[in-house]
Amino acid sequence: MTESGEGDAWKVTANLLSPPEADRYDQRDYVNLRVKYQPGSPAHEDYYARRPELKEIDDLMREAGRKARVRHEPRARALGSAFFGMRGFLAGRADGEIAGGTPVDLGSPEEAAAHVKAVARYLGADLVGIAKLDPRWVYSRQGRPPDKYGRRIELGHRYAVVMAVERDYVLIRTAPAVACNITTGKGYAEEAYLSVLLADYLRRLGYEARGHPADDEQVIKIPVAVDAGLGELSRMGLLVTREFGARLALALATTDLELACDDPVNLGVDEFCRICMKCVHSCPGRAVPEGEKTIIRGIEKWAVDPEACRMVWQKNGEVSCAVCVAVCPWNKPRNRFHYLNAVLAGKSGLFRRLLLAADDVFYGRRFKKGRPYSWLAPRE
Ligand code: B12
Ligand code: SF4
Ligand code: SF4
Repeated sequence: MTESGEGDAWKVTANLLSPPEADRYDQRDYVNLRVKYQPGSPAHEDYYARRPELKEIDDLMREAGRKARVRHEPRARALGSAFFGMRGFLAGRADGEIAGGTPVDLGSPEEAAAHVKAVARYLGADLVGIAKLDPRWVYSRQGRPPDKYGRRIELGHRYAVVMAVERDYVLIRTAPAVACNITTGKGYAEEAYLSVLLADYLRRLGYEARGHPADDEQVIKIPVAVDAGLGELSRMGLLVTREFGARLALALATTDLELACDDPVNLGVDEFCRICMKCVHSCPGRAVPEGEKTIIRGIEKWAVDPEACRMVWQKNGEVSCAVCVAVCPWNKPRNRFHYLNAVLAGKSGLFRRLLLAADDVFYGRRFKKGRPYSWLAPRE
């Protein structure tokens, strides 16, 4: 353990409580890290000494994980785990040495931004945007990897390059089956690869840069993606894009290279969420709110219940869920027809209602689980 945090002025809390405005979020509060704090470990001792009010619910979640019946889906499980292994491996490459000497000239901020975006796309990003890094989205302290638990985050970079990688349409619709975890794991491996590679490239050109792979990240990614114009925050608490809804993984590199920034966009997601509610009615944990937005750390948004969501995963043998992503009408195969519909959804309330009615007819009012690829299904 590095620092205990005792006596600190920070008062960032989990969503259960009402945090003061504008405080930075402490990564040790991630619900998916909390369930991993094992009794007897330094993290467990430290965390519940500071946050005793969360121990009961976290114990319930750990207990649910222990009692869960693990489904025998060896192929899907092995492939998903292979991707998660790659994600862990890449976490060790978040940061590194900057090349000495004069930095390579990338031209004006506009030219530099165009170049960085071209490189990001070449590396495999499906969408890329650039924003000034708002310090409010930088965590106060790290919760992972274990050797950085409690470490204070000092990230002074001024710019953020946000990339999105599409996740698989067929596999996302198998949620919450183990098969869905393959595309989740792949998305995480790809986001780690994109972020560490882009940051490494910038450092080799002589600029300060850091990748933020999931297992060693220092920034809340969705608000940065909103700032960079990739999409909008939705009722289900995720970034929704015009291209593939929320069916994506977000990758992030931060840097001091001066870059021209993109503007936030209004796609009509907020208005759509007010009439839709499909994620509310299909979430197996009832974690997505039906009511109005609330203020969380100074931001007005719909508050997803993280414990209710994670409990679903725990009961499911620690396999993640993505039913909300799959059922969302913005989640469609990537083609011109659906893109045009998404553009029109941003323009007219009447069209939003028509699209929603059509979505109910063709895809059902509630989530219908899809089948995985035949190569994943056992023969016997
Ligand atoms: C912790 C975490 C979770 C936790 C807890 C989330 C929580 N709300 O507390 C749990 C286990 C519930 C979870 C579940 C899922 N997650 Co998650 N999660 C994260 C993680 C690692 C950290 C987010 C965080 O710090 N949350 C704690 C606080 C900040 O949460 P919060 O106050 O409720 O704020 C949320 C949003 O409102 C938004 N946000 C926060 N501040 C602000 C400010 C502004 C202005 C705006 C616009 C938004 C915004 O970001 C937060 C996202 O959880 C991020 C990666 C990252 N570094 O951002 C991925 C991430 C958000 N998860 C992701 C995904 C896809 C999922 C799942 C679908 C699981 C899966 N199979 O992949 C589900 C969906 C559940 C849902 N409907 O939200 C993606 C989102 C992609 C997208 N389209 O937006 C991310 C970005 C991972 C990635 N690299 O792609 N997740
Ligand atoms: S399912 Fe509907 S309410 Fe939920 S995020 Fe998508 S558009 Fe919004
Ligand atoms: S991931 Fe599953 S449990 Fe979590 S909010 Fe989405 S639908 Fe609900």
